Amino acid sequence: MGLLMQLSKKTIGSLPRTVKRPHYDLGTVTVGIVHLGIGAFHRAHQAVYTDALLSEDPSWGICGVSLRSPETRDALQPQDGLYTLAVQDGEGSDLSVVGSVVELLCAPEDPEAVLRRMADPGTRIVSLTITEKGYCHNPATGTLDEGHPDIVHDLANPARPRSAIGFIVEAISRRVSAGIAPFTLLSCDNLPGNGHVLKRIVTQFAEARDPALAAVVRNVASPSTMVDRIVPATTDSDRRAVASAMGLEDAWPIMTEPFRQWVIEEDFPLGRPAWEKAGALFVQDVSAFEFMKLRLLNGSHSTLAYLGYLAGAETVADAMALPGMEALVEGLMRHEVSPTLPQLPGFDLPAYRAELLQRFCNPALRHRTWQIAMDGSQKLPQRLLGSIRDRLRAGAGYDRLALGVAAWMRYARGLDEAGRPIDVRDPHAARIAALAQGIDEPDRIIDAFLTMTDVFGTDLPASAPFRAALIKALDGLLRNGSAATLRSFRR
Ligand code: CS2
Repeated sequence: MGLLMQLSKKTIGSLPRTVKRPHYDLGTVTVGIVHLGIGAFHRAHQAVYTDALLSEDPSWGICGVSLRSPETRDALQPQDGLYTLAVQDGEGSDLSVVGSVVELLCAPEDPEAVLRRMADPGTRIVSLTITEKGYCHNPATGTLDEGHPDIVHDLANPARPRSAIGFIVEAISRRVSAGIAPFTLLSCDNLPGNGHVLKRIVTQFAEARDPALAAVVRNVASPSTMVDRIVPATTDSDRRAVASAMGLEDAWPIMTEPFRQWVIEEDFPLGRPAWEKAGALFVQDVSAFEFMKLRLLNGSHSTLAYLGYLAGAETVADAMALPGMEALVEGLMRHEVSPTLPQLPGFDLPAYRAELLQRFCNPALRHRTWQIAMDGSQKLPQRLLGSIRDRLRAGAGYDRLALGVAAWMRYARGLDEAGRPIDVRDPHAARIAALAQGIDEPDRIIDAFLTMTDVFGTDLPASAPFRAALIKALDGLLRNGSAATLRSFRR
């Protein structure tokens, strides 16, 4: 380390022949997409689909915006936006350099530059991966949280926003004043009906600013999408491995799996890249795909992250190797979640589930259970609670789903099974820690958590069977611990 040159337009020619690289002229790419939340996921997913199409139409380059920290900009700007994608399948690593991110901005440092770029006529799509909490909404109802500090700030200072919502509405307002049609909004976050949720939230925000603006925002195109690729956070050891394979330093390579999927609703009034040529699927209604992915993949992920972390498993693959875990996850998907899913004609659901189990077991991905455990209050509603509601309505069982929810509570209380503190990351971490402080009885802990109507709604806390199922699951976890609880699922 330190002796190698850094990846950039100047040095890209020196890469070994085995490393794939852009086939288009990097100098000709211009910005057509502003992406809010330029994290690892975007760079392993939408940026890769877009990269494949730039030789056909170089007007769809990406301006990547960080809404919080300058880290990504600082890492990628000296590299002319170039970065390495390392696809890992257990056999080895397939390396390619991605060139679609052509501009990097850090919003808190220069919100005006972000607004200028969003208001530019060349920008035709504003896409987002801002994570669940970035929507500043009530996860149980999908409506804007008008008391959220960033929203309060952005309503008071519309020209210097902090939240994605504030940026979007201000940029649309500037476009309208300049006679430029609004861009298409493209939410790529793991929320059901992500396009509808985003539209509802920005409309609510615009209403609080100005009814005439709200009338425009209400009509902005905001197709929903289902996105899927497992992308663990990059570690220093990943950086070292990539540098030694490339013969060049890359400040922020992205590690991912071979699998990728993108299903998008067709609604792009100002045009779009031909993403279907890179494997995306365009449909009229994405909801069946979304339910399937959020409830099977993400629901399993959260369940195994909490139980796995509590049982001492550092990564998803380690968690899957715990006796009983695979049987639990398989049973959760097959018996409890699959019956709740809308039909997708011609779709092989058993094969999809089997592939998920395989993906979770990918030993080459060091996907930390702690990473997935983050932001549970924002994730549980769409990952586990929706399935539970459907099972309750059908009068059917949901013990495994209830165990996932109880494991979140056990985890979010902030002490592991050896009594050591857990670094719980959640926008409501402090509130959760205070909820059941000093309480040990499972029923009282459950009752304390069920006061979180922004997570559970008002229906679930009122359901006696749901409460009883949670108490039973939490009682078992507290008495026996996670590893022994899991062992009881062993086939
Ligand atoms: C994970 C997701 O961190 C998490 O909560 O469940 O990021 C998951 O890896 C992706 O949705 C896979 O597409």
